[in-house]
Amino acid sequence: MSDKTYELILRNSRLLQPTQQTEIVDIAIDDSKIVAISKDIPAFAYQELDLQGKLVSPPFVESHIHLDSALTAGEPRWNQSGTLFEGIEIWGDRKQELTLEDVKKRAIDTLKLQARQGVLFVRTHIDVSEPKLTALQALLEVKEIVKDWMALQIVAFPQDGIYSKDENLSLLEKALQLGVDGVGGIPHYEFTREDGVKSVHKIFELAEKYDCFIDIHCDEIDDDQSRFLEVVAADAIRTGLTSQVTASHTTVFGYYNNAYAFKLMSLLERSKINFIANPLINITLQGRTDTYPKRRGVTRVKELWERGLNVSFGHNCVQDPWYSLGTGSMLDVAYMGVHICQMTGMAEIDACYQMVTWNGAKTLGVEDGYGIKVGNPGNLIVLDADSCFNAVRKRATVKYVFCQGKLLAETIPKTIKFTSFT
Ligand code: 17E
Repeated sequence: MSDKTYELILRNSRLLQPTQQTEIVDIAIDDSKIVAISKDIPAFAYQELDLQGKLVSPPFVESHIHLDSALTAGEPRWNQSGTLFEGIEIWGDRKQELTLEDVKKRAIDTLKLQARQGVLFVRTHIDVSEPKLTALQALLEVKEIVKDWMALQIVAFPQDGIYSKDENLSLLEKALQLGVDGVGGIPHYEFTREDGVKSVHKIFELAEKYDCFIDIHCDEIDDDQSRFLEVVAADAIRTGLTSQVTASHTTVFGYYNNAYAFKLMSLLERSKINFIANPLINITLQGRTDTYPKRRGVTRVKELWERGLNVSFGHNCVQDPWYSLGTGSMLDVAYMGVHICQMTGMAEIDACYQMVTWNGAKTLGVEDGYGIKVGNPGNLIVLDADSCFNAVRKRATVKYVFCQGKLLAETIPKTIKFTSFT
């Protein structure tokens, strides 16, 4: 027995590897870092937990959410058509009423909801087509408030388009000067195809000027003439920004004819950009003008993954004008991804888990220090499951969330007792 006393040892941890294999080990944490991983660590700790073979995983990564609009569903009215466009209209009204306190409270409540379910990394899009930039100011404050327990990235997102109003471009640039992490856009919502293309070029120009990453809402529409992904990929190749670029949604890629999709796929492979699919929301937003057959509203996740491109899943919305549901659980997201993307093979279900963990970390550019390795920060979660397959299947309770080696949240899994007829 060593005479070293650690702060914390997690005994009998079923450690999930990036390969999705597991092994039973002890994990020691000291001074906020993982300091030892091995079978039967011969040392004491001030706190020891016997995890009895429960799954220990790196934290979940939420790669795409809108925290400024979270928890506003029904305000000032419900989305009756269920479309993206009605959602944008409703949000257009709601955002006239924003105050710093209103946005901060809803954002922090949502982040807490996520954190207690194991999310410790979040990328949020914040609408900057609002003249006072209230939401952005609020989120910059929130980022500082939560920094000890949540790594938050902010994308300046021109929800109404960059060229649809004279002031939108200068608002976007002002947001970048205030110190956001990334720049976004919405080319499919610009007035014309030409404006959409111009907006993509402008986003790349701004990213280079302000040295930030790019995450564009791209082709989130059912119109199969919407082809901005090729513009994003081409600009990523030409500028060399590659993995600093993310195309979010790209739902219409699921509907392109195969000849075009085949050509596009090679371009995407060269570009090395990241992809984010939001299965919970796009299964409900898309296909609203279809009769039958009704399209699925999701990009070619399986094919992108098979080609080795980085795909992650986002929750996108928690109770907002686009989606009145939402729990903040990334296991709900992975579960929906399995279904809509038809990724039901064992390796495919594992891949869907990967899309809310390691792949998300890659999208966010936080892979360094992510994962359960000696020397990394003590960020890990303990799930009431014995494999990531079972974590997804039963959307397992996240029993413990450790952040920087400290217990951030604990949830007691529910127990069910049958009383008769068993
Ligand atoms: N805004 C947008 O353009 N697309 C979305 N899916 C949401 C907001 C939630």
